Amino acid sequence: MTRLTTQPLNLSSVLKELNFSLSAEQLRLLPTAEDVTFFQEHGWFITKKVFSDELIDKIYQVSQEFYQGIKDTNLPYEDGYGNWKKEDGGLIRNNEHISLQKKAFCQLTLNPILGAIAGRLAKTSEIRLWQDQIITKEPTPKTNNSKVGWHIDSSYVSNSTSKKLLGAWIPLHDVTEKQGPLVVIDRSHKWQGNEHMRSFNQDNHQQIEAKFTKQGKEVKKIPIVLKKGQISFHDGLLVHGSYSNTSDSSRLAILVSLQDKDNRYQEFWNNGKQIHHFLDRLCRKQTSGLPDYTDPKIFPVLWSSNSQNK
Ligand SMILES: O=C(O)CCC(=O)C(=O)O
Repeated sequence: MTRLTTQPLNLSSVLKELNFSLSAEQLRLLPTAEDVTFFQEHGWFITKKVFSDELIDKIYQVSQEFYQGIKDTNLPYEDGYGNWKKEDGGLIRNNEHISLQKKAFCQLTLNPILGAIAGRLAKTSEIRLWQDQIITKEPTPKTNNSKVGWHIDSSYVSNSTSKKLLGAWIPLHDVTEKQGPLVVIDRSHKWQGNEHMRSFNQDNHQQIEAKFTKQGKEVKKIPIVLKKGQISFHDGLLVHGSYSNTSDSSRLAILVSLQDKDNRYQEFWNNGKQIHHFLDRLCRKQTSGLPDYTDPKIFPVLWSSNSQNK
């Protein structure tokens, strides 16, 4: 496929084309009241099998095309976001904003079941896409490591007002503990003082765990082992990361980050420096000139309690 343009795809139009609706079978997979209580207390939740093998296998193929550079478009900027390229090498590949570049991902990433589950877990009446990304972790030689450092997702989204952001982690195959799955620290979304934990790329597990233990916190680590088609959701304030991939196969997962109805843009400064999110450059502006986090082209509504797909 040739490069058509350097503008992002219009996700509102893509969503219209896809014309999704939730099936009766999908509606039966929504979290129960006990599941919602579990999520609110623990900060994470694992679903039943939500996506078919056919869809996950298709998205796996799409990811391989993406890595070969077969996309519908390129973003207008090359930096300011995870944009792994072959020449970068390394054991972890992190590519953000994949749906804005390749329509075929949207069958998964804009799927209303993600919004319907997230809406219940976060107790909100609307879920919009925030952003999505694909993370591949190569088999890791014993002498090396491919951990993802302990971090919280909300620390990367300080321009958002919400405390209810969520991540949906969707592996593209069965994922075992040896393959370096997502690991969450149980109940840590309620811990104070982690709002600047922007350490996805740091080898910080020992150091952070020692700090928590010293503070008298119980560090209960839960490796998120899933079967193909299952999803795990985590609260934007939950401390998480992942271990090295000590298996002999690559580990691929898509992360879809979601925002609740009330999330809006806020100005944010850190150490006297104004912080801007990459998407602030792409989305439409409010009449005040500030970024609009409800722009349907970039942040489409995946699910709303007013829609037929309840
Ligand atoms: O896939 C991984 O190893 C880490 C994913 C992650 O940090 C996330 O889902 O927020």
